[in-house]
Amino acid sequence: TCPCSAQSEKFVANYDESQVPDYELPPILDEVTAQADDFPSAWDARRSQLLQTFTEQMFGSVPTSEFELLFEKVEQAHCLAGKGIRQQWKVTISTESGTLPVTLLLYTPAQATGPVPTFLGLNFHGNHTIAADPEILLTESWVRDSKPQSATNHQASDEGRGSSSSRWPIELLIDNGLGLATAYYGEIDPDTDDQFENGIHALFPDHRPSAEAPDRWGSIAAWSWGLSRLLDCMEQIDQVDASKVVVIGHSRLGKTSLWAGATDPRFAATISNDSGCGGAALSRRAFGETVWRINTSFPHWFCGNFKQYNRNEAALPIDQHQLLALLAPRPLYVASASEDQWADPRGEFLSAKLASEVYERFELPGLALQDLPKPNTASIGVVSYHLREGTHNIDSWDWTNYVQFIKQLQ
Ligand code: GTR
Repeated sequence: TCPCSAQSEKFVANYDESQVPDYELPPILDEVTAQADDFPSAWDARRSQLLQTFTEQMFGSVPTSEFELLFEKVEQAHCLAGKGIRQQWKVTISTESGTLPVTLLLYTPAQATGPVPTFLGLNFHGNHTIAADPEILLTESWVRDSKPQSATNHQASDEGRGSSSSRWPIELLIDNGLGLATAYYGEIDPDTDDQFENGIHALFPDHRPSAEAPDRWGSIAAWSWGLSRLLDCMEQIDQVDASKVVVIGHSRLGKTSLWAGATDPRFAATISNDSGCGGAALSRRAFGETVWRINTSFPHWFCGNFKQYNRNEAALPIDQHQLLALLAPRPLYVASASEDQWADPRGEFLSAKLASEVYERFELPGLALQDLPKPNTASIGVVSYHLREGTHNIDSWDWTNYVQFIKQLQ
């Protein structure tokens, strides 16, 4: 069922495989690239072309003007009965138009003898919701008033501490010698359709100043850009192996992790958990959430040009298998959930399978599966996929597989 009620009366999602329209996907490789003897350099050119089309037609362009970054460690302490080290860093982004502070929360294993591979993912409700730890700083940014996060008047409060902890198994990661870094996505850009007057957009008022600019950067591009700034900070932290940072996200933040991995090759690997429409799922299948539906419910996520494809997916110059291919040859994990039909598990699987073509041209193994697997089996490799039994969520079973996946970097 559709999780948002606003326009549901106007839209009936298709969940019937036999009603998926006939479609023809744009190829990942053009003829020149497909036939090239030197595949890696031919792919470089093709990749730039695809990246540009995704930027112009879907996510919007990010500013190229100057900005300054300041990294300040706000606190550090042992935690988890001495097993972990918690750090909080204030990352301040400044331009002539203002400053924006974003707080990075980081956990690393205390026992580590050197820098560790680390997951980086944004959170939905504030850093204080990822663990019931009174030392985690409360965000001062706008938060959604939603239970069980217990925000009132869009302000974070102590009651929300730990309310999302089932999504962030810090101890599992620490016990496996891994780090976890997170920040609240609303500190980068509040997730409301507010004409981009606040958050990071406000620091770059001259970049696509007109609200009508067709390639104005949407919120997903802004969150992804923010992930790159967090990585800039992590490069300065001794406990983190910045060459082994895996960008991860669930749902809208899974769409974000894919775009961050595509635009910033410093991310060593990418995980998209239940990212669905605008993420890993093929748009042309129009199964569950569609381009029209997402652009109507969340007009601020993508750029203006993307709205041209409302109820007109066949006209898209791109599709999401090409987005996944932009991550090659770096490891990629696409995950779905069996009851999350809104995100089209089959469309997510097909995308990963099709993107495997590029990995294979790099002489790496593509996705080992031939068809959508049974629930609760994971196929883990350079290109990985699983279908968890259950609903739209990220839980410890998902993470157990991500721990196995990250081991190929260790
Ligand atoms: C839904 C949206 C999805 C997904 C989800 C989420 O309302 O339709 O595309 O992003 O939100 O982020 O939880």
